[in-house]
Amino acid sequence: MSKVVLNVTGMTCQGCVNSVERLIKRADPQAQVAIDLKSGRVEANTSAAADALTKAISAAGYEAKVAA
Ligand SMILES: [Cu+2]
Repeated sequence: MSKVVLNVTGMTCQGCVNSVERLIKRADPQAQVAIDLKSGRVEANTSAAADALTKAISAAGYEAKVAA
């Protein structure tokens, strides 16, 4: 497990937050996910690769980047 921090734009409500969390858990069912809707900051403790997560989230219509 390692910590992955992403900046996700396009989340506008709790439903979006739930969707993004689901996408991460689809990539890694063991992931622990914390999402701040206002800032778009997504923190995950996961064994999934960061770029696999950004791809999955982007494919769902959000814009995801690994936080610098
Ligand atoms: Cu929404």
